[in-house]
Amino acid sequence: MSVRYKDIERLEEDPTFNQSPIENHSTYQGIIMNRWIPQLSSGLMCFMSALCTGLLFIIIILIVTITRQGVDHTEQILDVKLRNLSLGVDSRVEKLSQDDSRMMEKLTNIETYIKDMRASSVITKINRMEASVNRILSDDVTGSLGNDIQRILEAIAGLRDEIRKGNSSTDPLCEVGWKHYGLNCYYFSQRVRSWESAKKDCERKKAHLVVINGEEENTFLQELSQSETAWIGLTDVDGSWKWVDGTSFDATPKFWEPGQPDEWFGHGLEGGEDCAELKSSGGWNDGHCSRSYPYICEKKSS
Ligand code: MBG
Ligand code: CA
Repeated sequence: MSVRYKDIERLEEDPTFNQSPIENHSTYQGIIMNRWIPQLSSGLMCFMSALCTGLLFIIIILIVTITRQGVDHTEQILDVKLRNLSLGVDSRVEKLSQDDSRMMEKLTNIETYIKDMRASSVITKINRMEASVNRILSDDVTGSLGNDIQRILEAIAGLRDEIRKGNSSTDPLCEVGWKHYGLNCYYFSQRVRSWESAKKDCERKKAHLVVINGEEENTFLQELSQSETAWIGLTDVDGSWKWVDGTSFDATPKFWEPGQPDEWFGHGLEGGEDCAELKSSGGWNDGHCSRSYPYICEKKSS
């Protein structure tokens, strides 16, 4: 992804942004990105790209937080997130002050924008988030990141409609019966099935058995399961552990219960234990695939 800092410059054109104190900032007028981009070293460009990617993901987190918590808490949560974001940028500015003064000015500019956003109403914040995401999208973003950004824009539009209608109970990201976490939707089944049957049922729902990519997601799923053991999309039926969606098992963290997986034969059923289950503890166990458990399906949000 390439993120050009002229986007930040364009913030100046935003009528609400013009109310910001940066209007009179003596250094702000000097920040014309088209002039200084060619002078940047590739290291600085990399850093700025990484910073903008970071900001994008913070925007994603903000959206996710809004949709999960409802409008009642939105102001408070946004304020905390924005304060943290602001502090993060503050510390960057501090660090960069000796390295590159123009970079520092640009970061100060971003920092002012964040502070200005914190002082706005929820709808204004949402409008600004949308504008920011749109600006990033206008920068030749392609591939899956581009699709993610498109989905974020749709989610923002849905969220704004819900807030305007005064109905914050609808999740603009997922269908009824599914809960979202990040940009994915999760379904905890009402009924129990064998692992194979559960896998097929998820596929019928245009989803797959859940693939756990990190600790936070594992904790979210533990809460979603409410103390019930549930099948997840992990099997070693062909000799080595594999996620159903092809995600590299080596690349994801493991949450096996102590002593697991043990390929136990003591159950007296045919074969050992080839299918992974999420226990109420949040740990994983390998169990016999024929056992009937609830299961968790996962799909990308619409
Ligand atoms: C059970 C596991 C089972 C097997 C067994 C070994 C108490 O947990 O469910 O899979 O590992 O322990 O004793
Ligand atoms: Ca086991």
